[in-house]
Amino acid sequence: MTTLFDPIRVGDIDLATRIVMAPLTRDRAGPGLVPTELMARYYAQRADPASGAGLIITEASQVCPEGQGYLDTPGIFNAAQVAGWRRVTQAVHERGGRIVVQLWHVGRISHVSLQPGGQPPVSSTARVANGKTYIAGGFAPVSAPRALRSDEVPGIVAHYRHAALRAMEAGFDGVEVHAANGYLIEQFLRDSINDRSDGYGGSIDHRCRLLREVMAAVAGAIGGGRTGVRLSPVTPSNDAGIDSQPQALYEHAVAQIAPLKLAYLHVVEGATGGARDHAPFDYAALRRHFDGAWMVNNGYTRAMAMDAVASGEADLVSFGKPFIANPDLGRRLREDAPLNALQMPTLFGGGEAGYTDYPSLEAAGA
Ligand code: 8OZ
Repeated sequence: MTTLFDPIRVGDIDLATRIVMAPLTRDRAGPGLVPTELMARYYAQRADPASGAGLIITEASQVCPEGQGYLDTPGIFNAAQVAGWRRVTQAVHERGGRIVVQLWHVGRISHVSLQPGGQPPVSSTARVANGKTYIAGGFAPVSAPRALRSDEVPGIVAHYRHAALRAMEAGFDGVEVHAANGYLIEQFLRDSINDRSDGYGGSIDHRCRLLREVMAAVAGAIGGGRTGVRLSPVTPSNDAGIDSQPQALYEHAVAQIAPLKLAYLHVVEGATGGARDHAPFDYAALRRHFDGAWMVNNGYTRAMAMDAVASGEADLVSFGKPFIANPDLGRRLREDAPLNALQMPTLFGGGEAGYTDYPSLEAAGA
């Protein structure tokens, strides 16, 4: 019987365990949105597969300046950012870990103060989201977006491709395309948001086109075996209203990208960070369209994760909040040890407090 603690080959990447650190926004990048030495330490603390993760997925990182929606989130589009990320990948690899970077474009979940030239953020639509983002000075309502013209979409796809190549330069083992949680790609997927009448809107097939083009460009640039994707079929995050036909939409989306032979598909079950039964969805039916590794997420306890892997329901399980508070979550799961509690006030922004100072069992003298 397979366990959470057994190795697995995911595309071209060999992992020591099936325990994954989920992508987690922490808003601690340095000037120029460059990853810092402190970030390298944070990831390194979680990198040893004997005590930490079999695979780390970095915090979401914008593929271009327009892709930013929150203060101090790292970029993966220029040479200085690549140099910063190289410190992270080296520190993780020195501990025997594996790490992929999550490629992100927020679309309309942004604020003019974060956009080049103070321009409106871009999206599939010109309709503003009902939501807040985090900018200099605190939380603020997101800005009204501008709908991308059809002839601008290839430029967006090119940003993902360039960022994937930058990721290889930075020493990552691969990338995960963030197509979840109400950001740009999901703003194209769902008919609750996408109100276009061009080749990127209307039918399910047209709404899946941006995802398909991004995945083909990224996999074409670095190889499908180094490319994963994250989907959240029913999440309400960031004012993403549920699609009129979520099952048909997401099954089509997955069937369309399956020929790219992607390393893995990462699915957020239910409402991201919330109720797993937020809306009905048949995840097993979604999986039937995909033959790569299947990674599940959202509120998994130790028992749920062990069951999911033992039953074959999932190949990998990602943990978010538990990995923030427990650098040695892998060891704690293995030993069924108690977990540190998460401190909410230090989630976004700041320094070492609530970031690199959570104690491991070893540090606690256990
Ligand atoms: C929390 C705060 C800011 C961004 C996501 C990248 O939901 C995020 C995010 C989460 O995917």
